[in-house]
Amino acid sequence: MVKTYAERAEIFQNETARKLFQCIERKKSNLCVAVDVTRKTELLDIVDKVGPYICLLKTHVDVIEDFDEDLIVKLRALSESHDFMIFEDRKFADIGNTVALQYSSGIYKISSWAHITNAHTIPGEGIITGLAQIGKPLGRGLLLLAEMSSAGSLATGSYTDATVAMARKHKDFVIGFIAGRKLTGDDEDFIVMSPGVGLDVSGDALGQRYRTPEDVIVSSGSDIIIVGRGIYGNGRDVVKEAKRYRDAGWEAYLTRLGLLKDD
Ligand code: 5BU
Repeated sequence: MVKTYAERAEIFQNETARKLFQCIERKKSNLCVAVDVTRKTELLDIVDKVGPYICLLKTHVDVIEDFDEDLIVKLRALSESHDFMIFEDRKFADIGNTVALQYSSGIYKISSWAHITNAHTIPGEGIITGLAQIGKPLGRGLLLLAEMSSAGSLATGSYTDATVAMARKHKDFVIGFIAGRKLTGDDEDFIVMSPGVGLDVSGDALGQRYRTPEDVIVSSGSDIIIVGRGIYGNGRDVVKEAKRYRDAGWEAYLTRLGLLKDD
Protein backbone atom coordinates (compact mmCIF):
# COMPACT_ATOMS: atom_id res chain seq x y z
CA MET A 1 0.00 0.00 0.00
CA VAL A 2 1.19 3.51 -0.80
CA LYS A 3 2.18 5.38 2.36
CA THR A 4 0.96 8.90 3.11
CA TYR A 5 3.37 11.80 3.43
CA ALA A 6 2.57 11.89 7.16
CA GLU A 7 3.45 8.20 7.58
CA ARG A 8 6.66 8.62 5.65
CA ALA A 9 7.63 11.68 7.69
CA GLU A 10 8.10 9.35 10.67
CA ILE A 11 10.51 7.06 8.84
CA PHE A 12 13.26 9.36 7.63
CA GLN A 13 16.56 9.38 9.51
CA ASN A 14 17.23 12.89 8.26
CA GLU A 15 15.65 15.82 10.09
CA THR A 16 15.19 17.95 6.98
CA ALA A 17 13.34 15.15 5.18
CA ARG A 18 11.04 14.67 8.19
CA LYS A 19 10.30 18.40 8.40
CA LEU A 20 9.62 18.65 4.67
CA PHE A 21 7.07 15.83 4.72
CA GLN A 22 5.41 17.28 7.81
CA CYS A 23 5.17 20.60 5.98
CA ILE A 24 3.67 18.93 2.89
CA GLU A 25 1.01 17.30 5.03
CA ARG A 26 0.29 20.48 7.02
CA LYS A 27 -0.11 22.63 3.92
CA LYS A 28 -1.56 19.94 1.68
CA SER A 29 0.96 20.95 -0.94
CA ASN A 30 3.57 18.88 -2.77
CA LEU A 31 4.47 21.86 -4.91
CA CYS A 32 8.02 23.20 -5.12
CA VAL A 33 8.26 26.43 -7.05
CA ALA A 34 11.43 27.17 -9.02
CA VAL A 35 11.93 30.91 -9.26
CA ASP A 36 14.62 31.71 -11.81
CA VAL A 37 14.64 35.50 -11.96
CA THR A 38 17.63 37.81 -11.79
CA ARG A 39 16.59 40.62 -9.40
CA LYS A 40 16.13 40.43 -5.64
CA THR A 41 12.90 42.38 -5.55
CA GLU A 42 11.32 40.25 -8.25
CA LEU A 43 12.35 37.04 -6.49
CA LEU A 44 11.03 38.23 -3.12
CA ASP A 45 7.79 39.47 -4.64
CA ILE A 46 7.07 36.12 -6.33
CA VAL A 47 8.07 34.14 -3.23
CA ASP A 48 5.79 36.25 -1.03
CA LYS A 49 2.89 35.59 -3.42
CA VAL A 50 3.39 31.83 -3.86
CA GLY A 51 4.59 31.20 -0.29
CA PRO A 52 1.22 30.08 1.11
CA TYR A 53 0.82 27.39 -1.57
CA ILE A 54 4.22 25.70 -1.59
CA CYS A 55 6.18 23.28 0.59
CA LEU A 56 9.52 24.17 -0.95
CA LEU A 57 11.19 27.06 -2.76
CA LYS A 58 13.89 26.17 -5.28
CA THR A 59 16.52 28.80 -5.98
CA HIS A 60 19.45 29.35 -8.32
CA VAL A 61 21.13 31.94 -6.16
CA ASP A 62 23.95 32.52 -8.66
CA VAL A 63 21.61 34.10 -11.22
CA ILE A 64 20.69 36.98 -8.89
CA GLU A 65 22.49 40.10 -10.12
CA ASP A 66 22.05 42.17 -6.97
CA PHE A 67 22.64 39.35 -4.47
CA ASP A 68 23.54 40.37 -0.93
CA GLU A 69 23.11 39.10 2.62
CA ASP A 70 19.83 40.95 2.92
CA LEU A 71 18.26 38.65 0.32
CA ILE A 72 19.02 35.64 2.49
CA VAL A 73 17.65 37.35 5.60
CA LYS A 74 14.42 38.13 3.73
CA LEU A 75 14.10 34.69 2.13
CA ARG A 76 14.54 33.07 5.53
CA ALA A 77 11.90 35.35 7.01
CA LEU A 78 9.48 34.41 4.21
CA SER A 79 10.27 30.74 4.71
CA GLU A 80 9.29 31.14 8.39
CA SER A 81 6.20 33.26 7.86
CA HIS A 82 4.80 31.21 4.95
CA ASP A 83 6.04 27.85 6.25
CA PHE A 84 8.14 26.43 3.42
CA MET A 85 11.69 25.10 3.13
CA ILE A 86 14.47 26.23 0.79
CA PHE A 87 16.30 24.12 -1.83
CA GLU A 88 19.30 25.64 -3.59
CA ASP A 89 19.58 23.81 -6.93
CA ARG A 90 23.37 24.13 -6.99
CA LYS A 91 24.08 20.83 -8.76
CA PHE A 92 27.53 20.37 -7.23
CA ALA A 93 29.81 18.32 -9.50
CA ASP A 94 33.41 18.38 -8.20
CA ILE A 95 35.71 16.45 -5.84
CA GLY A 96 34.75 16.30 -2.17
CA ASN A 97 37.22 18.91 -0.95
CA THR A 98 36.09 21.47 -3.53
CA VAL A 99 32.36 20.96 -3.07
CA ALA A 100 32.75 21.30 0.70
CA LEU A 101 34.23 24.75 0.09
CA GLN A 102 31.63 25.67 -2.53
CA TYR A 103 28.85 24.61 -0.16
CA SER A 104 30.11 26.43 2.94
CA SER A 105 32.04 29.42 1.65
CA GLY A 106 32.31 32.05 -1.08
CA ILE A 107 29.71 34.74 -1.51
CA TYR A 108 26.66 32.53 -1.08
CA LYS A 109 27.45 30.31 1.94
CA ILE A 110 24.74 27.95 0.75
CA SER A 111 24.95 25.58 3.72
CA SER A 112 24.05 28.39 6.11
CA TRP A 113 20.57 28.91 4.65
CA ALA A 114 19.53 26.18 2.18
CA HIS A 115 17.81 23.27 3.92
CA ILE A 116 18.38 21.13 0.83
CA THR A 117 20.86 21.14 -2.03
CA ASN A 118 21.75 18.67 -4.77
CA ALA A 119 24.70 17.06 -6.49
CA HIS A 120 25.66 15.18 -9.61
CA THR A 121 27.21 11.78 -8.95
CA ILE A 122 29.67 11.92 -11.84
CA PRO A 123 32.68 12.56 -9.50
CA GLY A 124 31.89 9.43 -7.43
CA GLU A 125 31.06 8.99 -3.75
CA GLY A 126 33.53 11.60 -2.51
CA ILE A 127 31.10 14.31 -3.53
CA ILE A 128 28.63 13.02 -0.95
CA THR A 129 31.18 12.67 1.85
CA GLY A 130 32.54 16.15 1.09
CA LEU A 131 29.12 17.78 1.22
CA ALA A 132 28.13 15.70 4.26
CA GLN A 133 31.08 17.06 6.25
CA ILE A 134 29.46 20.47 6.01
CA GLY A 135 25.75 19.66 5.77
CA LYS A 136 25.28 16.83 8.26
CA PRO A 137 26.21 18.78 11.41
CA LEU A 138 23.67 21.41 10.29
CA GLY A 139 20.92 18.82 9.75
CA ARG A 140 20.76 19.56 6.01
CA GLY A 141 19.62 17.17 3.27
CA LEU A 142 21.10 16.26 -0.11
CA LEU A 143 19.36 15.15 -3.30
CA LEU A 144 21.27 13.23 -5.95
CA LEU A 145 20.63 13.92 -9.61
CA ALA A 146 19.58 10.48 -10.80
CA GLU A 147 17.80 11.71 -13.93
CA MET A 148 17.26 15.04 -15.69
CA SER A 149 14.21 16.40 -17.49
CA SER A 150 16.13 17.78 -20.47
CA ALA A 151 16.19 16.09 -23.86
CA GLY A 152 19.19 13.83 -24.44
CA SER A 153 20.21 13.65 -20.78
CA LEU A 154 22.99 11.13 -20.15
CA ALA A 155 21.73 10.40 -16.64
CA THR A 156 19.96 7.14 -17.52
CA GLY A 157 20.34 3.37 -17.15
CA SER A 158 23.42 2.24 -15.22
CA TYR A 159 24.27 5.85 -14.26
CA THR A 160 20.89 6.19 -12.57
CA ASP A 161 21.28 2.77 -10.90
CA ALA A 162 24.75 3.66 -9.58
CA THR A 163 23.31 6.92 -8.21
CA VAL A 164 20.64 5.01 -6.28
CA ALA A 165 23.34 2.67 -4.90
CA MET A 166 25.34 5.69 -3.66
CA ALA A 167 22.26 7.13 -1.97
CA ARG A 168 21.67 3.87 -0.09
CA LYS A 169 25.11 4.14 1.48
CA HIS A 170 24.43 7.63 2.83
CA LYS A 171 20.83 7.56 3.99
CA ASP A 172 21.45 9.91 6.91
CA PHE A 173 22.35 12.75 4.54
CA VAL A 174 20.99 11.79 1.11
CA ILE A 175 17.24 12.28 1.36
CA GLY A 176 16.33 11.40 -2.20
CA PHE A 177 16.64 12.13 -5.88
CA ILE A 178 15.89 14.50 -8.65
CA ALA A 179 14.26 12.12 -11.11
CA GLY A 180 11.19 11.67 -13.25
CA ARG A 181 9.94 8.63 -11.38
CA LYS A 182 10.17 6.59 -8.20
CA LEU A 183 13.44 4.66 -8.29
CA THR A 184 13.24 2.42 -5.22
CA GLY A 185 10.74 0.08 -3.63
CA ASP A 186 8.18 0.99 -0.98
CA ASP A 187 10.33 -0.47 1.78
CA GLU A 188 12.97 2.23 1.25
CA ASP A 189 12.31 5.84 1.77
CA PHE A 190 13.75 8.41 -0.56
CA ILE A 191 12.04 11.59 -1.68
CA VAL A 192 11.66 11.96 -5.44
CA MET A 193 11.37 15.50 -6.78
CA SER A 194 10.55 15.98 -10.45
CA PRO A 195 11.35 19.10 -12.46
CA GLY A 196 10.02 19.62 -15.96
CA VAL A 197 6.38 19.90 -14.88
CA GLY A 198 3.88 22.04 -16.78
CA LEU A 199 0.20 21.96 -17.64
CA ASP A 200 0.15 24.15 -20.72
CA VAL A 201 3.15 23.46 -22.95
CA SER A 202 5.28 20.40 -23.75
CA GLY A 203 8.71 22.03 -23.68
CA ASP A 204 10.83 25.09 -24.34
CA ALA A 205 13.25 26.03 -27.13
CA LEU A 206 16.29 24.86 -25.15
CA GLY A 207 15.54 21.22 -24.51
CA GLN A 208 13.29 21.34 -21.46
CA ARG A 209 10.50 18.76 -21.55
CA TYR A 210 7.27 19.08 -19.53
CA ARG A 211 4.96 16.44 -18.10
CA THR A 212 1.77 16.93 -16.11
CA PRO A 213 1.53 16.61 -12.32
CA GLU A 214 -0.73 13.61 -12.81
CA ASP A 215 1.77 11.84 -15.05
CA VAL A 216 4.65 12.54 -12.69
CA ILE A 217 2.89 11.67 -9.42
CA VAL A 218 0.27 9.07 -10.32
CA SER A 219 1.92 7.21 -13.20
CA SER A 220 5.55 7.64 -12.14
CA GLY A 221 5.29 7.69 -8.34
CA SER A 222 7.19 10.92 -7.75
CA ASP A 223 6.59 12.88 -4.52
CA ILE A 224 7.12 16.55 -5.30
CA ILE A 225 6.48 18.54 -8.48
CA ILE A 226 8.90 21.32 -9.34
CA VAL A 227 7.29 24.08 -11.39
CA GLY A 228 8.96 27.25 -12.62
CA ARG A 229 7.80 29.23 -15.63
CA GLY A 230 4.42 27.50 -15.59
CA ILE A 231 3.76 29.65 -12.49
CA TYR A 232 5.69 32.89 -12.92
CA GLY A 233 6.27 32.89 -16.72
CA ASN A 234 5.35 35.78 -18.99
CA GLY A 235 2.23 37.59 -17.90
CA ARG A 236 0.92 34.76 -15.71
CA ASP A 237 -1.16 35.42 -12.60
CA VAL A 238 1.33 33.98 -10.13
CA VAL A 239 -1.13 33.33 -7.30
CA LYS A 240 -3.71 31.75 -9.57
CA GLU A 241 -1.12 29.45 -11.16
CA ALA A 242 0.43 28.50 -7.82
CA LYS A 243 -3.01 27.45 -6.54
CA ARG A 244 -3.68 25.57 -9.79
CA TYR A 245 -0.46 23.56 -9.56
CA ARG A 246 -0.87 22.98 -5.83
CA ASP A 247 -4.36 21.60 -6.45
CA ALA A 248 -3.23 19.48 -9.40
CA GLY A 249 -0.31 18.07 -7.39
CA TRP A 250 -2.46 17.29 -4.36
CA GLU A 251 -5.21 15.73 -6.41
CA ALA A 252 -2.63 13.52 -8.12
CA TYR A 253 -1.33 12.45 -4.68
CA LEU A 254 -4.83 11.57 -3.47
CA THR A 255 -5.37 9.60 -6.68
CA ARG A 256 -2.12 7.71 -6.07
CA LEU A 257 -3.31 6.87 -2.56
CA GLY A 258 -6.53 5.57 -4.08
CA LEU A 259 -8.61 8.26 -2.40
CA LEU A 260 -9.68 9.81 -5.71
CA LYS A 261 -10.69 8.05 -8.89
CA ASP A 262 -8.07 8.23 -11.67
CA ASP A 263 -10.10 8.84 -14.83
P1 5BU B 1 10.88 25.52 -15.55
O1 5BU B 1 10.71 26.99 -15.69
O2 5BU B 1 9.66 24.83 -14.90
O3 5BU B 1 11.28 24.83 -16.83
O4 5BU B 1 12.09 25.37 -14.53
C1 5BU B 1 12.60 24.14 -14.14
C2 5BU B 1 13.63 24.31 -13.05
O5 5BU B 1 14.08 23.03 -12.64
C3 5BU B 1 14.85 25.10 -13.44
O6 5BU B 1 15.26 25.84 -12.30
C4 5BU B 1 15.89 24.05 -13.77
O7 5BU B 1 17.20 24.46 -13.45
C5 5BU B 1 15.48 22.91 -12.88
N1 5BU B 1 15.77 21.59 -13.42
C6 5BU B 1 15.18 21.09 -14.56
O8 5BU B 1 14.40 21.78 -15.21
N2 5BU B 1 15.47 19.83 -14.98
C7 5BU B 1 16.32 19.02 -14.32
O9 5BU B 1 16.53 17.88 -14.71
C8 5BU B 1 16.92 19.56 -13.14
C9 5BU B 1 16.63 20.83 -12.72
BR1 5BU B 1 18.08 18.53 -12.19
